[in-house]
Amino acid sequence: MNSYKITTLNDFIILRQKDFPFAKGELSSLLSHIGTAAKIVNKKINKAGLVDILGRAGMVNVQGENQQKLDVFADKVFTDALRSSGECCGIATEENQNEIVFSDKLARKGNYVVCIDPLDGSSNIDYNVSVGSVFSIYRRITPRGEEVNNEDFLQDGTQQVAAGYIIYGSSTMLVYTTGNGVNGFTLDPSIGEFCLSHPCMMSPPDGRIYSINEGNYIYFPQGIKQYIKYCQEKDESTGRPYISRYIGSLVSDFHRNLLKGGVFLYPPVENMPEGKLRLVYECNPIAFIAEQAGGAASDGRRRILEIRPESLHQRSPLYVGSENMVNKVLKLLI
Ligand code: AHM
Ligand code: MG
Repeated sequence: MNSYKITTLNDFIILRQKDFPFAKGELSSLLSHIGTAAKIVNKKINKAGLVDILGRAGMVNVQGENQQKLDVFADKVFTDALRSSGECCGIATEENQNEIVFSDKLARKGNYVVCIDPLDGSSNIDYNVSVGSVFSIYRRITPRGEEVNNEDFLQDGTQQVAAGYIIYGSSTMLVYTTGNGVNGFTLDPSIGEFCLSHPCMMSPPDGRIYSINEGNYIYFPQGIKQYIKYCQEKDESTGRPYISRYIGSLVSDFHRNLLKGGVFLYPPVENMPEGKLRLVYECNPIAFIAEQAGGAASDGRRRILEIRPESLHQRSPLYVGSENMVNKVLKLLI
């Protein structure tokens, strides 16, 4: 009989607890609550075509975007899971103007805050296209026992203690880092567990995929227009012309490029001079994972992780992926 060795997400989190010599298992517990919330959201997404959860919820979020019903659902599931974890004292999410402070006694003693986009790329959901969730975890700055405030959430990306994403695609995966490499887990629906499927994920230093919304071409900075031209030129020594792939779901576009080698670009455009993506809960977690996998992430001038956020929903240009490809973009942007 074959033997099957399975490492579940929870097994792995416990195994890795020793990476943090002074840790008391709080971060592990938090990650495991995120894994559970992801399974609940996944279940709902799988049923999206069957029950009445597609389409707009009739509300507008803080970015002025129509909230999709699943956005609202995912936001609530992650919020409730983190609130009940006992380790998290507050969260910032794409769907809420201000941070949510968990003020009960248990939560106030929690050591961590979480910044999360509960359902990224949700405008794709009605069309059966992959969406994701993306999160960052920070150690609080304010003393334990007090209520958290804005400064706990506006930390540089370098201060992240963990970051990850869940991709709800043809299979569901959870990928995360605690600063010791990147590991990926695939949800096995038959046992309802995330199982280690992609240990020690590494970004190829070079790749052939570029991902950008070329519909915005006329608004792009000159350097980005030059980069697109470079990608489309013929040069056998570098494998050009490259391949253009753009789903319009950051998590999915980044995930594919991480596995295959590629670069994702969201530059400034006319009506969004800082680009579209949000620094605190989209760019930072993706940048942390990219760097941990040997890749790079920049806003064109600075390392994403070194930008000090000034507000929760601040936007930033994002160039992320294979290191040599990001460096080529940066050279043309100077
Ligand atoms: P959202 O958080 O409202 O879903 O928006 C973020 C998404 C990203 O997943 C994706 O990379 C980007 O928006 C796509 O934007 P565009 O449609 O302008 O190309
Ligand atoms: Mg988003």
